[in-house]
Amino acid sequence: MSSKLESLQRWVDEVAALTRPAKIHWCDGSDAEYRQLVEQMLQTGDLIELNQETHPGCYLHRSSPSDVARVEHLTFVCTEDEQDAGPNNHWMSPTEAHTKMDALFDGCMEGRTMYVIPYCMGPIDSPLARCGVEITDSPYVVANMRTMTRMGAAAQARIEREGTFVKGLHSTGELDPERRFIMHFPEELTIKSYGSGYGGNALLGKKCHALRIASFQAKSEGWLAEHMLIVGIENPKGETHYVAAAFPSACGKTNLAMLIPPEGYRQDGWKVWTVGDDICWMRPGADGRLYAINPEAGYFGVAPGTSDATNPNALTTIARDTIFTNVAVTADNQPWWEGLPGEPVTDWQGRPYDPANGPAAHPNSRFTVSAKQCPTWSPRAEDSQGVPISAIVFGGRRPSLVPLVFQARDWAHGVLVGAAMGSETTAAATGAVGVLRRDSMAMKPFAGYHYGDYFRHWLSFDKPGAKLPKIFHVNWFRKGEDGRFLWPGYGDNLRVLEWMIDRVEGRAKGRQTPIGIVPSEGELKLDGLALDRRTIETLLDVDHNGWSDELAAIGDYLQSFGERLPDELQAEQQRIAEALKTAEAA
Ligand code: SAT
Ligand code: MN
Repeated sequence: MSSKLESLQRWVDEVAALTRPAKIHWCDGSDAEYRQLVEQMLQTGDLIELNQETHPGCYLHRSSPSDVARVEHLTFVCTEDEQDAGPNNHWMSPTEAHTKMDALFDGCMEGRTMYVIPYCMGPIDSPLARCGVEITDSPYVVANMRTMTRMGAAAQARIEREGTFVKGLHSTGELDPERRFIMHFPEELTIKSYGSGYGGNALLGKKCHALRIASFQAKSEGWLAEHMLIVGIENPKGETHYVAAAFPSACGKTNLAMLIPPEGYRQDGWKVWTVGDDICWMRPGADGRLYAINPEAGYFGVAPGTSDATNPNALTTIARDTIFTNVAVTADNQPWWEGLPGEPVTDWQGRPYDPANGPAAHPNSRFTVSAKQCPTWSPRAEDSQGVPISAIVFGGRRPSLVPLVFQARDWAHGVLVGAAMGSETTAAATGAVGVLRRDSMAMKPFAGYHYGDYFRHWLSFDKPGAKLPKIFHVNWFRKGEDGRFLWPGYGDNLRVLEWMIDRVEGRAKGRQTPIGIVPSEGELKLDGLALDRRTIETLLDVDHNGWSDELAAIGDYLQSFGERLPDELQAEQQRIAEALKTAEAA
């Protein structure tokens, strides 16, 4: 095959001349093509068949043990002006980066097949959707991209109609961490990734395109590309509010997006609808509200911890037609990870399971599955205009200080709340786990430009006629003195979402505090929960002293963005710091 779009054909020819593959395959996205790829990977050992009776259409992929997560220190944003990448990104000059990458790509596909993957991020007919083409030498990447995006002939047709697309070039290379780079050229709508086959580094439609490149595009085009799940909450009257929520990787976005209401809520008729679990593109509609689409078509979810107790919807979703990466296997060849019943016999590296080697499944082991397989999948996920967002939620892992929920007073305060977000690090990226770091809007690894400009862009949505979502902050991860979580989380998080919707609808009054509005006594419905009074008080307490220190730390953090930090954000920080001082004195 080939393309009638000259710019696409020329780029494919150029890449082929550089990488010198034995064969070129243009992906059409058909079932036959997928089956053939799977056959081939079963033969090469890239995929291992799992128990087809319990898990029809499910396969296991074992990655190289040194290639199991995103590599933030090897991920670069290559803008002409270093300032534009900001202190939140690693930067390299475009000339240097291209030279470095093209040397790695030189001849790297010799003897192999080069796959050309046209894909669309978002419903294929949506004006909010954007297209790209990924060139890769990895059949595993092709199979995953088919699930995670609208991939194939329809996407190619849209690209040929529109004439523009994001160019992504990927090779697994030698999987040598010393020869691994993920480079973004936002000004050229180009991505070059070499030396890793792992999701976020290799499925270029996901973090590279839909967040880093898209956030850069969104800034000039007046929209937002965010690291957020999208969930619809339907009340017993049949009214649905859509909520977009930002949490860092591996902090429960998939679980919140697929939440199962607590027993009493279910009996009353509450329902939850999953629109997306990781990425959200939003833009103002004609009525002034923000409308959101999920640019993805599948879930690339964290396996460990996924169980009947935590996320039964996810378990149902992944019972068939799923690719598992780096999970363990049971004696009867079923996929296994920590949190599931049963026992592993083989660990994620294919060794006989030995607890002395650590967890059986890699902590960042993943499943790739079509979104439509989720029992709570929302048909509105295919709505080309997107869904209207009533509330935006920010949250992270904060073992102390930060209350279960609070609401920002207005949009500018909400932007500060998002900017000030902090969370303990997780296994989704290489490096230390459990260290508190600021992760503004959960976009620290993904904002494709200077955070100062990014905050300014967020603030710019507050203009006459705008009917913006209310902004909240949550913390499901508060711990008691004994180190145990104080809040049950999972399905019970609906109790907190209900309070938010009550705030949006003007039904809940809340209690004003210097840091924002918290539920007043009795507003959170806690019936059926075995929480004592002290725990509830701790969960909703605002410790003025502790928050004063936090505000000082936030102030220091904001200063790190220098001149590009919007004054308005600094003013918000000072306003709250002052209010805390006054409250402390009182
Ligand atoms: O590796 S991904 O970036 O795709 C998943 C994540 O870390 O959020
Ligand atoms: Mn993510």
